[in-house]
Amino acid sequence: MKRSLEQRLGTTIQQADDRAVYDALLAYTKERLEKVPAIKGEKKVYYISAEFLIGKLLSNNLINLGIRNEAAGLLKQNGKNLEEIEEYEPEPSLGNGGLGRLAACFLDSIATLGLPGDGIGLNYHMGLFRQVFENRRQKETPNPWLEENSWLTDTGIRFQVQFKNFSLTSKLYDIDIAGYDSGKNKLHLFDVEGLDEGIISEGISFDKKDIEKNLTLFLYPDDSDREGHLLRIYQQYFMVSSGAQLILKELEEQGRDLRKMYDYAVIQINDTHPSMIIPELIRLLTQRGIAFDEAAEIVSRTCAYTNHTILAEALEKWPVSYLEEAVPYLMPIIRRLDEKIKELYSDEQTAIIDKENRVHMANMDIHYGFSVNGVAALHTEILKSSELKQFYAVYPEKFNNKTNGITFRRWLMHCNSRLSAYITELIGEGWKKDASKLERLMKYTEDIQVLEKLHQIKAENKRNLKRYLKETQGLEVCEKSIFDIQVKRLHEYKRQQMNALYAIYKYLEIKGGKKPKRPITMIFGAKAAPAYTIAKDIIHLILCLQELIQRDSEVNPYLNVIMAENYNVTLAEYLIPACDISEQISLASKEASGTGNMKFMLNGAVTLGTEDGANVEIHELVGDENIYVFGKSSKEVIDLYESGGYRAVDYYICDEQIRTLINFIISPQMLKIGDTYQLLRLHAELIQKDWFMTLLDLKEYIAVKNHAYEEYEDEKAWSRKMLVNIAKAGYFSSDRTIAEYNKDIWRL
Ligand code: 26Q
Repeated sequence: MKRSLEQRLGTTIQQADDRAVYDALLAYTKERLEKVPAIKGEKKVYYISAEFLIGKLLSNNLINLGIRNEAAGLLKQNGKNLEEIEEYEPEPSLGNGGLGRLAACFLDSIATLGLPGDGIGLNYHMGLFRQVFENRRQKETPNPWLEENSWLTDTGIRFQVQFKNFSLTSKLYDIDIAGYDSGKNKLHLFDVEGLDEGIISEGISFDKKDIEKNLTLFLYPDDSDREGHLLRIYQQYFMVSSGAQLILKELEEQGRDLRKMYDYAVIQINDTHPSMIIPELIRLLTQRGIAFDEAAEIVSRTCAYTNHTILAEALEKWPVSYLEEAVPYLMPIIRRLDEKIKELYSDEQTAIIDKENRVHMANMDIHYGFSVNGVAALHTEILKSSELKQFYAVYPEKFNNKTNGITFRRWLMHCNSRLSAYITELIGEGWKKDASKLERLMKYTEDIQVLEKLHQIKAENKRNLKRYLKETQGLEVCEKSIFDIQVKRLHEYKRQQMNALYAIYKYLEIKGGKKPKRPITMIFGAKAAPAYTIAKDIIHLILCLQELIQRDSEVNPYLNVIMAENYNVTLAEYLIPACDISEQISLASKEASGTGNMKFMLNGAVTLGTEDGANVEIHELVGDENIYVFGKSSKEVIDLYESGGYRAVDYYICDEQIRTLINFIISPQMLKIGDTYQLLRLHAELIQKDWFMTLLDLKEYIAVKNHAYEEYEDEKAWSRKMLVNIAKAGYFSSDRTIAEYNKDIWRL
C-alpha cells in the first residue's frame, strides 16, 4: 500500500498534504475494488430507487476490503490521521432521509451476503441541499459532490429515453459496491448528457422547465412544490426507462428467454418513485413482439413493491394530464392496465386511475407486482388492517413484512471503532458476520468492569463529538452533561415541536429555581423541505430557544439546546456514538419504521419513544427496563383520526401547564429574538390544528423524560441498559433484513 500511494503522490506520505493523500487513497481503493470478483448467479435482484444516500465511501470501502487497519496504521506512522484525511471526501447526499439510507445499507448487505444484486438510480449532481442557518432560519444552498476524481466510473453505455417532443441520451455510471469480506455488485447511476449547471440561479433555484438541461441537476427534496412535480415525473421516467433498458440488455446478452424474465431477474421497487418501470417494461416487451397480456403477466411476476409510508399525502398520485405531458408513450399502457383491473374489481378504492383522473402509483404496484411489503411489524399490520385493507382482502398472499435494518459496518465498525474493538475483545470477531452473536454480551450484565468500560467509551465519544461540533460549527457542549439527541428529517409527525416544548418546560423550571442534578444537552439536527412552512417555523423556534438559553447565565450552566447545522450522514456518524438518550417520539402509527432508532440502540443509547414503527420491536427485544416508552397507542390514534375526537384547543384551555408552555412561544423574550410572524403562526398552528397531536402526549412525555434523566444518575444501572441495547441490536442488522427479502421475495 505504501509504495503504491507514494508512487501516486510522487513524494512520501509524510511530505504530501492531506488533500493529495486523500486523492491517492481514493485512486488506490478504486483500483483494489476493481480486483474484487463480481458476484454471479442465475438470478439477480435490481433494487431500483430514486435515492441512495450512500454517504462518504472511503472508510466503508476500506473496511469491506479488509484494509482499514492497514491504511490507518500506515497513515499514523507517517504523521497523518485517517479521520482527517476523510474530511476531504465530499459526502454524496443522494437521498432525503430514511428511505435513501435504507437503500444504501441494503446494497452493503446484499454484497456482503454474496447475493447478485445491483442498485439502479440517478446521478444527481447536487445532493440534498446544504442547510445553513441565517437569522435563525434555514437557508438552502447547492450541495455539489462530484469532483474530478470520484467513486464513479463511466461505463460508456448509453441509452435513449424518449419524451414527448424530445429524447435524451442517458449515460451510465457505476459505483463498485464491495461486500464485507465478499465479492462485489454495482450501483448503476444514470445521468443525462447535456446537463447545464449554469442554469442554477440564487440558492437552489433554477429553471424547472428546462428539462434537457436540468434533469439530474438536483435530488428532488421531499416537497409540496407544485411546479416541481412535472420535473419529478421526468426524472422518474428517465430513471426507469434507462433501468429497464439496462435490465433487458443484460438478460439479452446472457441469452435469456424474456418470456421467463422472472426466473433471472427480480425488481424491488423502493416506494412508488420507480413505479413507472412496470408500464415501461411492458412497453419494451411488447416492442419485442410479446402480446400485451403476456407482457403484463411477465412483469407482474418480476416486480415487488415496498411501501414506506402511510401518510396519505406522501402516496404519489399523478394527474393524468401530467403524465400525458411528460410520458405520453406510457399513458396508453397505464390505461389498459387500469381497464383490466376495473373489469375485475368494481371497488373504486383499488382503481389505478381514480374519478379525478389521477394515477395511483401504489395501486398499480400492488396489482401488477407479486409482493407488497411494509418495513416494520406494526407498519405492515396497519397496511393490512387499514391503509391497504381493500387490497389485502383480494391479495392476502402478496403481503409480507420486512422489518428494516442497518449495516453494522458503517453504523458500528466505522463510526464507533472504540466500541467495536471492545465488543470484539469481549466476544470475538464473529458478530461482524453474524450480528445475532451480539447476544453473547448478555453474560456481562453484572460485570462491573465491562459496565465501567462502556461508560468510558461513551465519554470518549462525547469528547470526540464535542471537538467536532466546535471545529466545524463553533458549537460548545459540556462533555459531562447528558446527551439527549433528536436527529431526523423535520416533520410534524416526528414531533420535534414536542421536544422543543420540553426545552421550554426545563428552561422555566430552572428559572423557577429547580436545577437539574446534571447539566442537560439537547441536540437537534433536521432539514425541512424548502416549501414546508410549519417545519421551517419549528426550526426557527428551536434556534430562538438555543439563543435565549445560551444567553441566560442563570440557565446555561444546566441546560444547553443546540440545533446542529446541515444534518447528514457524516454528522450522524459523530452524533450517534455519543448519545445517551435517543428521541423517537413520532405520533404512534405515523413512522413506518425509523432506522435512526436502530443506529442509536446499536451504539448504546437508550430509546425514549412512542410505540411506533420499529420502536415496538426494540421494546420487545430489550424489555421495559431498558427503554422509556410513553404516549397513546397506534390504535387509539387511528380511532381519534376516525372519530375526529382530537381537539388541541381543549388541551390548551383545560391544562394550565400546557397553556404556559405553548404561550411561551410568543412570550416577550422570544419575540425579542425571533420573527413575530413565524412564532405567532406556529403558536396558532399548535392550538388550532396540531394535525399530529403534539399536545395529546406532551404531559406524559415530560414525565417519562424526567424519569429517564433521574435514572441516568445511577451510572451502573444505566451502563447495563446500554449493554442490553447493544446486545439486542443484532436483529436490526440489514444482513438479517436482506436474508429475509431473499428467502421470501427474491429467491436468488
Ligand atoms: C415524493 C413525491 C415527490 C417528491 C418527493 C417524494 C418523496 C421523497 C422522499 C417522498 C418520500 C420520501 C422519503 C420517504 C422516507 O424516507 N420514508 C422513510 O423510510 C424509512 C425506510 O423504510 C422508514 O424507516 C421511515 O419510517 C420512513 O419515514
